[in-house]
Amino acid sequence: MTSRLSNDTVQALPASVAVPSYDRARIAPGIVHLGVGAFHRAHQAAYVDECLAAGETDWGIVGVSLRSGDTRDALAPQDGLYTLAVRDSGGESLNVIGSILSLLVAPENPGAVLAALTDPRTRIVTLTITEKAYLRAAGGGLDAAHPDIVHDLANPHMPKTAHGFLAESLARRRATGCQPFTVLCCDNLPANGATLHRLLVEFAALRDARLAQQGDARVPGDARLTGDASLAQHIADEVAFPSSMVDRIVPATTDTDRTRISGLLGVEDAWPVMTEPFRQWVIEDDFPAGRPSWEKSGVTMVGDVGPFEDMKLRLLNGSHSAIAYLGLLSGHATVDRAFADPAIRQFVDQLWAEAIPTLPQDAGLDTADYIAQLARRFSNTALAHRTAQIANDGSQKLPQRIVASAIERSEAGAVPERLTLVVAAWIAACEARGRTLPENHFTDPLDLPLVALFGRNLPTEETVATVFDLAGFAKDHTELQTLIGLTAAHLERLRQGGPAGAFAALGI
Ligand code: CS2
Repeated sequence: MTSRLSNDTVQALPASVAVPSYDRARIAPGIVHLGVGAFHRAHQAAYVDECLAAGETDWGIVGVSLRSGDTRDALAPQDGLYTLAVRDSGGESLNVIGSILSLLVAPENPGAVLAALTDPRTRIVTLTITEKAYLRAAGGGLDAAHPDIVHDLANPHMPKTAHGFLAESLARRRATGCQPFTVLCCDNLPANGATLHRLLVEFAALRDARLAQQGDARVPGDARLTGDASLAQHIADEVAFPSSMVDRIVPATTDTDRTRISGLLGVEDAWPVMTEPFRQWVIEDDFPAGRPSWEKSGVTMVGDVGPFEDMKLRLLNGSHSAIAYLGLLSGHATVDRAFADPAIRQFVDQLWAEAIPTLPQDAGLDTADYIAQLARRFSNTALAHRTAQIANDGSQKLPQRIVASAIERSEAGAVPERLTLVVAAWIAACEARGRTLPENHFTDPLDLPLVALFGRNLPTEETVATVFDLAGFAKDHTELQTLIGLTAAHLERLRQGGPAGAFAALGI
């Protein structure tokens, strides 16, 4: 197969494939997206595609990769087009998405990314950069000692991090009198907009201090500012950071998917994206510079996303991590297989029951319906969502998925046995790499200190206490010791008897 999916070939695809119904040449960029991975392409880009089809032509997406050029290399020869394959046991539908107009690779050309961010047509910047890219220290504040932050403070015009790009472009927009864009965080962090806002103000304050030290309190290039409000103050007061809850399960694309989809299209698609039928996006409605009419495409616009976010992080993502680690320890490679294991299924039901009381009781959440739907989604055999994929970056994910609920249950006088078993399963799965699991089966930013720690063969409770300290779990919290004790008891049982041994202590 020689010919490639592109503007030229898209109209000749089989009639069963849905293609953009709008003239892509007439779409103007209005959104810059940082982190143009598979999740973005299955979620925000698909919603925006519908807005473009409905005639809102000002909201095309400029996709930015902050690290590698892989996505650009695959999609640029395809004019940014790719196939979204929506799959469940009932079948598959193929949709070519046209909302990504161009692709940039930040390390290759930071100037081009800054040009897109400062383009007055850019009114929204969305982000899916994964939890670890927010560069939070164990206590939750900005990790000011991180080498990339240090780099960006020293080289504000050539940034590497999302923080550096946002700060520099907001400074330049302010200097030219251009309204700030709205920053819409789409990562699985609690209060994600507010969290990014706080981190960016912290970053900008360090940047302001640095520039002041260099004898220039003004934003570089700004003729109109005379050291009045700092950039930090400007970001704190003038830039909107609505929070949002995003949801769609998106397994990593495999070579088999590539070959199969290209065969169905009759032209090569170098990077199609696989996903499930379900999708959800709940966004706080705070867009001073305007926004697409997302509500017409099924997005829920709200005043406070908190309750939706907590429900999603604690029930969906919490149980996803549980299924990943317990599944790996039980030899299950995919979520549907792990979830079909009766012991894991029973454990997940108990885990949900333990976490539900931490959710707001007065927000109208229908948790029974939500978990029934999760059970159906996790049983989707067509997705083959790998447990190892979800297992990545546990130290960054567990705080909001598991540890927060465990702290709250413990404070309320309950014993969070299931929640702490998930933390123990994470530690056990990390220890199992290079033994019963392949060496780099999944990775974590804390791998270096974790591997060193496991090599010391400390008593279990000491190991767990050190892991909590490294990851900042329940840092400085009154419940810390209780949670360490519970986790250590589970870890001991996991080491002795595997998941079955740990489940037995819970009557499973
Ligand atoms: C998963 C999420 O990989 C993971 O950690 O839990 O990516 C999950 O599939 C999405 O949040 C679903 O919306």
